[in-house]
Amino acid sequence: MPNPLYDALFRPHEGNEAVFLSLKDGRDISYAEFMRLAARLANALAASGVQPGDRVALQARKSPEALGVYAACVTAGAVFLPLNTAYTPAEVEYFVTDAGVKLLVCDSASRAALEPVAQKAESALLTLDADGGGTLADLARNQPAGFAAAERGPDDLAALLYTSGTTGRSKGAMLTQDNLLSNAEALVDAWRFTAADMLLHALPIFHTHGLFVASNVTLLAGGGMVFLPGLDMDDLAAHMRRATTMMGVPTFYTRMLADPRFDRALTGHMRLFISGSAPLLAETHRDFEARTGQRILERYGMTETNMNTSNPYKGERRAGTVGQPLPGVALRIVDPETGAPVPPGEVGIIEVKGRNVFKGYWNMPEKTAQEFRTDGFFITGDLATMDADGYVTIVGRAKDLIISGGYNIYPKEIELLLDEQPGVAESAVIGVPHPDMGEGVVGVVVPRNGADLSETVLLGAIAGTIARFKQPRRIFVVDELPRNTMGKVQKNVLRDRYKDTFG
Ligand code: MCA
Ligand code: AMP
Repeated sequence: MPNPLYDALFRPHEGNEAVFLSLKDGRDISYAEFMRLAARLANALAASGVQPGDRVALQARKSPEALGVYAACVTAGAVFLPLNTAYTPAEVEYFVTDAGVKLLVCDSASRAALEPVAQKAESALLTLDADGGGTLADLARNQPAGFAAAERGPDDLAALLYTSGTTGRSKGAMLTQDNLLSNAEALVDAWRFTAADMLLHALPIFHTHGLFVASNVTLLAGGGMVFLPGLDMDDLAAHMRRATTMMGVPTFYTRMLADPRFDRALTGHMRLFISGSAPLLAETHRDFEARTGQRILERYGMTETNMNTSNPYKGERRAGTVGQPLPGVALRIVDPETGAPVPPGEVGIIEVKGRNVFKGYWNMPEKTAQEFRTDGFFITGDLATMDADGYVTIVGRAKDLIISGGYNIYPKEIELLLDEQPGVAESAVIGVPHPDMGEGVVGVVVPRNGADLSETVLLGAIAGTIARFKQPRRIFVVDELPRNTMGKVQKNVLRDRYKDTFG
């Protein structure tokens, strides 16, 4: 039975004894072993009542088994819904309920906190630990190591990834088999991935970058991954020699630059360093080349669209640009108001169309319609210019979004929370330059009727309600927010006022 994603990424590896995952502790997992794990997990999902099209959510630490749940979902035809491990139970509840999840898989440590969530959402709950333990792992252990892949078509959903909305409400981006497969094919080709590659993988696997860009590209090319639990500079230095390529968010590169071990001797054998998810400063690009002799290849993507542009593998990798549209991606830069294309070199909003672009937001047909033009182009909300050679330079965002260490934070979500606190009349949340994370979150609040607001009390009040990475690192109390003549808060004025907060 056809299942295009399984047929391209997984089926060729049944019986493939080459190394797929090489772990920090020295253990190697072959493709064949990973395929048996995925089949056992697929049987365990089926035994838990998961049918093709059902959503399976995973909030678990990075491990071969966690990646195995993704593979199992593709195999069993389920829709994979990965969740940031930093999300609080309240945040998880929204995703699980909104998506109508059939099975929620979490670390044993969060089982007690998530049991009421699963109950409320009428979802089954199983556990999976980073050491391979847990109730899902136990169930899988006794299952057959083969599974006849469920029949799926190119337009069927493979994954549901939540991205926060400008209204503060998260939206589930529906990604089809073909969205994922077409992008993996384009990237393998563009970046020349082969079975000889070993990718240094220190990213989380709950976002497009570490999951689809890194893992799907590796699976399609048949190469391996040095699969590290997270970004630890000692691990990165220790395992660099075993790798040929690396993918990271800009923080990976600024941390490498801050560490003298990462020099030509350590990195000289590498074939390719790739950066994305957030702007890489041209300065970082140049400093990295000066230190290592390597020109980072920067690319640009989005959860809704997978990867859209890339600097060339051969040819000029221009610092400060995200390169040219990938083959198969139609990209135009338009006037945000009229939708008319702007002349080369002028700033407009990026719109894209292609097999890579998602099917829409889960259960939000109106929101989906608003974000597409009638001719099928998706409005990204990123502001950019394109030069005569087709190189795109991102200059800002029309959407109110902060990107901290590669994680997206929507100010509206934090503002709603601050506004609820006693004594707060109104608030504004902004991103300002941060030496490590690119942008850092700052809150600005106005007291109600002269209330005596304290930064510490406010920070304490929101701790625990939202993921730590979203919480402002500083909150300033002011008499009033700067507004334009239309009454709109001037966030640019605030960003300028607080630009030196993180030094
Ligand atoms: C961790 N912390 C953060 C972040 N990460 N704070 C703000 N922003 C962050 N990104 C906080 C923790 O809450 C904690 O706070 C403290 O930093 C240390 O936590 P730890 O986990 O040790 O941090 P770390 O290991 O140093 O993590 C930093 C990191 C990580 C390596 C940059 O955030 C990361 O791996 N980011 C990659 C995100 C990613 O994959 N994005 C791709 C999205 P405290 O100590 O105060 O409690 S996909 C995408 O964007 C599109 C499609 C694309 O184009 O790729
Ligand atoms: P996400 O919603 O997590 O998929 O984040 C997508 C957003 O990240 C894009 O809309 C851009 O604003 C930003 N982004 C991704 N890659 C880059 C890049 N190379 N340079 C600048 N911004 C980027």
